[in-house]
Amino acid sequence: MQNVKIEVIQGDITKQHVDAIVNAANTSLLGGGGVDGAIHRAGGKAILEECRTIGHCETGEAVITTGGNLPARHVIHTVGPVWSKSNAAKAGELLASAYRNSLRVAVANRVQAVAFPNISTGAYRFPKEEAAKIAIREVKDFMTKDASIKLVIFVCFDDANYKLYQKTLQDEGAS
Ligand code: AR6
Repeated sequence: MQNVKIEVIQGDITKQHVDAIVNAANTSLLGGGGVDGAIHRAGGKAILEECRTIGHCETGEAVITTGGNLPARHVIHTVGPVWSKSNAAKAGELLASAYRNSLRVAVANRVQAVAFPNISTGAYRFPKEEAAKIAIREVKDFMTKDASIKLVIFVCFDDANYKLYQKTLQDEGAS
């Protein structure tokens, strides 16, 4: 991939100076725990007000709001699947859609640098290794086809995800 870059860091996504950060939201868009809670706390009420106006987001889809008080200009809210053994295949497809649709929304809003959390790997219990493979595959595919996104940062919060992303990207030859 030319002139595009994928990075992995360990840290807090609310601190990232990028055009847009992605939120692992729920369908109500009204906030919650985990990264969603952190983004609303740091970003302030302007984000929640816009979310209320939008009203809803389907699993696998994505919507965009202001970044409020965050260093990032926008927040792209996507909804990952709740994982369970009996719906693992469908959950994999929906997780891939969440990444793809977030990137589509980014492009439509002239976002060039975007940071992703590890969607669905917290409260929604998606197995981390499989989730990392899907995330990296979808981002690479997208960046190969559409070069308008110049930088994707995977912001890992926990050690397990950080190690997994480093390893998966190394094994595949990152960018
Ligand atoms: N920066 C980056 N990553 C974070 C941060 C942070 N500040 N805080 C947590 N994470 P989760 P989900 C990581 O549970 O599984 C919410 O209540 C965390 O370590 O936030 O998609 C929503 O409202 C994990 O790897 O999201 C939904 O109801 C990752 O973010 C539900 O949880 C995702 O964990 C969504 O569940």
